[in-house]
Amino acid sequence: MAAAAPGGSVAGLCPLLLLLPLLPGRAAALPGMLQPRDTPSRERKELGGLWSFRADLSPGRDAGFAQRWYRQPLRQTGPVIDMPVPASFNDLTQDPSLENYIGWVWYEKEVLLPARWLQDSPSTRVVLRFGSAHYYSIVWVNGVQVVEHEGGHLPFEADISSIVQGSPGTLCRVTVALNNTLTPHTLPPGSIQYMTDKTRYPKNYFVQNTRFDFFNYAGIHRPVVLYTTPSAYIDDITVTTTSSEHVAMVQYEVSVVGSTAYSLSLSLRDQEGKVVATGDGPEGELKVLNPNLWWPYLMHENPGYLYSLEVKMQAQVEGALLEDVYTLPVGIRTVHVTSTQFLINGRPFYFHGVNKHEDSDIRGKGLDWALIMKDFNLLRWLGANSFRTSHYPYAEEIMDLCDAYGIVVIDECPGVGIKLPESFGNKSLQHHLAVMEELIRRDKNRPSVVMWSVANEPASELPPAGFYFKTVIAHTKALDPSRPVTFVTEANYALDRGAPYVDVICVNSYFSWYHDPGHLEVIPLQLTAQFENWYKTYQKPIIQSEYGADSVPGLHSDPPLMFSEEYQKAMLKEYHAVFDKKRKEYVIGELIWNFADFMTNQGTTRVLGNKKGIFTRQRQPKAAAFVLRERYWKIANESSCLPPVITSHALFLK
Ligand code: BDP
Repeated sequence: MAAAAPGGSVAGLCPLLLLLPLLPGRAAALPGMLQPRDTPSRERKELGGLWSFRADLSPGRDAGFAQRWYRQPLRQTGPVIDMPVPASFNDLTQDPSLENYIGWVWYEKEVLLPARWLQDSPSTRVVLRFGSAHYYSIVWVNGVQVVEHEGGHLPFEADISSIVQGSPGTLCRVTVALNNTLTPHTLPPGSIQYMTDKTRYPKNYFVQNTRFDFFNYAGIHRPVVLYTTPSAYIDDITVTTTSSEHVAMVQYEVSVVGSTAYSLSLSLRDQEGKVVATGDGPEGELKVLNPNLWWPYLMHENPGYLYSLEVKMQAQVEGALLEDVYTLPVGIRTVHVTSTQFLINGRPFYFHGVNKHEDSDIRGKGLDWALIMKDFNLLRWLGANSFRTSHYPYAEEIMDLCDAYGIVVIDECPGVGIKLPESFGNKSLQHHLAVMEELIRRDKNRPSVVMWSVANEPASELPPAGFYFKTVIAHTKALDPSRPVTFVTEANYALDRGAPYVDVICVNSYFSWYHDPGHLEVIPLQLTAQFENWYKTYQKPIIQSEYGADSVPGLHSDPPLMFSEEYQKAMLKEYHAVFDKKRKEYVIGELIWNFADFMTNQGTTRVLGNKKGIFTRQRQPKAAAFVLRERYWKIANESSCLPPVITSHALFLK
C-alpha cells in the first residue's frame, strides 16, 4: 500500500496513535459488553445509513486534532462526503488515494433522540455502542470525548447519558476519528516504512507494510447503536453448561451496576416458551431435566437448539424501584479434547468446514445482511459444519447465526502476521492479553464457539515465542477454563515453541503450491509425514487448519496446471485421500483455504486478490466447491451417530 504524504514528517503521520496508552488489563476490571437487545426495559436505535466523512489530508494527518473538528459540525470544517455505515471507506469512491489512505479519517452523524430517553433522566441510561471500527477510534458526543478504543474487530461503548440529557430536543452529534495505521505492537501488527531514496521516490513517500494476506480495509465496519438501560442495570452475564444423559446444569453469574440493593430472578425457557428452570441471586445453577442439547449442524435433526435465559433485576435507587430485563440465548453443550478426538456432547466431532474472511466487493469488511445470509446458505449447501474466524473476530450478527444454525466456530483473535521479533515484546504481549479479554467477554456465552485461536502463523520458532504463547494461552484458559485453546502454525514441528501449550494442533500447509509448486505427486508423502511428525511429538489431535490452491474462475487445463480450476480440484483430492486415512487415527478436521476469493494488497502473486476461494468473491461456485460438497455430505452421513440418519440436505435448512 503506498501513499504520498505531501510535506508530512515521518513521525507526524500518527502521533496520537503512537503515544496512546495501552488499554487496561484484567478481565475482572472490564465492564460487561452484552449485545444490545430490545427488552421490556431496553430500547435500541440504529445509527446506520449515511454519515459525513472527511479524510485528513493535511501533511501530518493531524489537522483534525489541531483544528478540533469535533467541536463543530464536520461540514463546517471543510469538504465532506457521504459515507455509508457500516462499510469500509476504501472502495467507495473512484479516488485511489482514499483506497490506499493511511492515517486519520473523520466520521460524523447527527441524531435526534426520543424525548422519553431524556425525560426519564436520571433513571434512564443512554449508551453509544460500536460493533467495531478499524483500527483506533476516538469518539466525541456534542464535542465531548466519550471513549477511545484500540482494535478493529471488537465492540466498545460509552455511557453518554450526562451529555445528551443536559440538552433535550437538540441534535446529538456523534464524531469519530479513526486511524488505520498499524504498528509492530498493534494486532494485527504492521509498520510504516519511509522511502527516503530521493532518486526513486517522491518526497515523504511511505508505505504500510503488513505480514498478513488480506487488504487492511478500514472504516466503521459494524453497526453503531444507541441503547438504553435503567441507571441500575444488568452489566454482564456468564453462562457455562454441563450435562449428563438426562440432566443438564446451567451455571450462571450475573453482575449488576448502579445499585447494591438489588434482587435477581432468572428463568430458562425452551423453544416452546415453557419455563424449564428458575433461579435467583447473582450466581447459581439451573437444573434442566431431559435437556435439548445444542448440536452442530448435520450432527442432529434439530441443530443449534437455543434456550432463552431471561434475567430480571429489581433495584432500589434513590427511593425508586428500577427493573431491568435481559434475555440471553443459551445452548447446552459440552466440549472435551482427548489425545485423538474432539468431543461435543461426548460424541466425536470432525470439523469439515472452511476458513472465511469478512470481505466483499464495494463493502470491504462492512457488515452486510444479504452477504451474511448468502454465506450461511452456501455453507449449508456445502455441508460445512464449521469455520474458523480467520484472522480476526467476526461480527456478532454472524456469530448469532452460528449459534442458531449449529455452525461450529474456532474463534480467532486478530493475532495474524506476528513475525517481527519486536512484536513478541512486553508491549505487544500486554495488548494481546487485553484483546483476548475483550474477545472472551464478547463471545464467552456462545455455544457455537468451541475453541479459541490466539494467533495465525506467528513466527513461533523464534526464541521469545515460547514465553509469549505460554502466557497468552494460560491467560486465555484462566479467563475461560471451559474451552480448549489453540493457535494456527506453519512452523516446523520440531522448532515450534508455542505448540507445547495448545490443546489441539492446528497446522497449515500448502504442498504443491508454495512448496514444490505444480507437483501434486508430493502431497501423499509430505502430508502423511506432516501429520505423523506432529502426532509423534505431541500426541494431540490435529486439524488441517488451511490447505488450498489459487484458481482463476474459468481457467481450464487438463492435465491440471496451477491456477486452473482443475488444479485446485486435483490438489483437494490428493489432500483428501490422506485425510481419510488419518481421520481414523487423530486428524479431527479439515478447513479449506478459503471459502471465497478475497482482496489483498497488490503483489506479483495476487490477481485482484487471493484466488484460493472455492467460491468467487461474488459467491459463485468454482469446480472445487462441488468436490468439497460431495465430500462434506458424505462425511456427514457417515459420521452422524444420531437418528434419524441424514438423507436430505433440505432437512437441515432451517
Ligand atoms: C496462509 C495464511 C493465509 C493466506 C494463505 C495464502 O494463513 O492468511 O491467505 O496462506 O497465501 O499461510 O493464500
